[in-house]
Amino acid sequence: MSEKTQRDELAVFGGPPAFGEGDALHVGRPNIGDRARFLERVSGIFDRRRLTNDGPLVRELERRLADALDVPHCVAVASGTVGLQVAARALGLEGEVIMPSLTFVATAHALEWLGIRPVFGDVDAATLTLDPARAADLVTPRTRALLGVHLWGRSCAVEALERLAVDRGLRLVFDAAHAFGCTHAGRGIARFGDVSVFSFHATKVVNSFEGGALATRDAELAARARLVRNFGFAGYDEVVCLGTNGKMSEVSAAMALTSLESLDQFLAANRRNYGAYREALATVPGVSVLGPDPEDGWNHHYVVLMVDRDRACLGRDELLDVLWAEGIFARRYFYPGCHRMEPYDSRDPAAGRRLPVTERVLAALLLLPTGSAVGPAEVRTVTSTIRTAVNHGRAVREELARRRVSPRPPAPSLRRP
Ligand code: T4K
Repeated sequence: MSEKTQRDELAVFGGPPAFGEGDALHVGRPNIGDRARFLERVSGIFDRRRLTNDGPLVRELERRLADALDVPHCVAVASGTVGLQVAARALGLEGEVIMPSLTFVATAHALEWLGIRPVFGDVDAATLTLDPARAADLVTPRTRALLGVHLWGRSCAVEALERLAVDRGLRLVFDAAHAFGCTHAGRGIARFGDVSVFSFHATKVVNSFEGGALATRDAELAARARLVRNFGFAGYDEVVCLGTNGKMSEVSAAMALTSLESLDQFLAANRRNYGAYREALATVPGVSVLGPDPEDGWNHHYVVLMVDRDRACLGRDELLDVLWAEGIFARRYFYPGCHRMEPYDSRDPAAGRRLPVTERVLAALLLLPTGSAVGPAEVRTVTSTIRTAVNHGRAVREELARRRVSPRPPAPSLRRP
C-alpha cells in the first residue's frame, strides 16, 4: 500500500491495486474491543447457563445505555430493524408514517412489514434529513407519525419536527441507527421525540454482532416495548398483547458491553480519520467531505464525500470504479433511495419527481472507509488516489469508457445474491 500520485500508478490504468483481497478497505469493518474481556463475559454466560430472555448482561447493558444516552429507559432488542417494529407496535402505529427515502431500506421495510405505509418526504438540502416543511405538506388524516433518520449520525431538525408532531397530533420516532455517541444542542440525541431506535449491527460504532435498542423518556412506552419484544408475555402464562421475538441474546449483550468500554477509542479513530480525509481532500476540486451541523456533537462514524461531476471532471460512479479497482470498497449508501427499491418503486414509480434533493444527493454521495480498522496510511492512499483520479479526470473517464466493461470487481457485499 502506497500513495498514488501518478496517473499510471492507478489500477484503472494498469498499476497494481493498492490493496489486495486480504487487506481491502471496507465501509463498515467492525470495531473490535477488548477480546479478553469479551471472552471472560462469554465464559460467565456459560457458567450461569442463562443464554437469552432478558438475562443479566442484557439488563446491565440497558442500564449502561441509559446512562450513556442520558435517558431513563432503554430496551435492548435483536436488531435495529426489529427495534423500529417494536417501537411502532408499542406506539400503536398504523396508517401512514412520513419518513425520508434517503436512508437504509430497513427503515421503510420495518414499517411496511407491519402493514404501515411509509410516505417518503424530501430531505432538507442543508441537513440531508427529513425536511419538516415537506413533511408538513404530506400529512393526511391517515398519518400517525413522523420518522426522522439521523443520517450518518448527523441530527435531524429535531426541534422543527417536534413542533410539527405536536401541532398535528403525531407521534415522533427517530431512527438513530447511526447516531450512538451523538448529541444535539448539548443534549443526548435520544432526548428528542417519543422514542429513538439504535442499531448495534456489526458495522456500527458500538456493536453487538446483531442488535439494537430503543431509548425513551416515556416509562409506559418502555414497558409496552418490553411486552412486544417478548411475545406480549406479562407473566409466565399471561399474554396481554400481540408481540414478537425481539429479544437480544446474552452473547450479543456481552459484545455490546465490551464495545461500549472502548467507545472513546473508536470515536477517536473516527475523528482522526475524518480530520485526515477532510484536510487531504480540501484542495481537490469538485469533492467535499460532509461536516457536522455546528449544533451537533458527532461520532464521525461515516465519512461522506460529495462529488460534483462538473468541477471534478469525474462522476461519482467513475470515482467509485477507480477506488474499487484499488481494493477500496467505497459505498453509495443509500443509493438509489428507498423509493427506487421494491415494493415502493412499483407502487409509485414517479416518487423521484417529488424528491429532487434526495435524488441529487444520491447521485453525488460516496462513503469512504473509516473506523478503527483504518489508519492514517490507509487514508493517505485513499485520498491520494482520489486526488490523482480527479487531476486526470478526463483521461480516467476516457479509459473507463474505452474499457466499456466496468473494472469494478464483483460486489464486496457479504450479502448473498
Ligand atoms: N436504519 C438505518 C439508517 C440503518 O443504516 C440500518 C442498518 C438500520 C436501520 C437497521 O439496523 P439493523 O437491523 O441492521 O441493526 C449494512 C448493515 O447490515 C446494516 O446494519 C446497516 N444499517 C447498513 C448501513 O450497512 P449492508 O447490506 O451494506 O452490509 P454489508 O454486508 O454489505 O456489509 C457492509 C460492509 O461491512 C462490507 O463491505 C464488509 C464489512 N463487514 C460487514 C460485516 C457484517 C465486515 O467487514 N464484517 C462484518 O461482519 O448493510
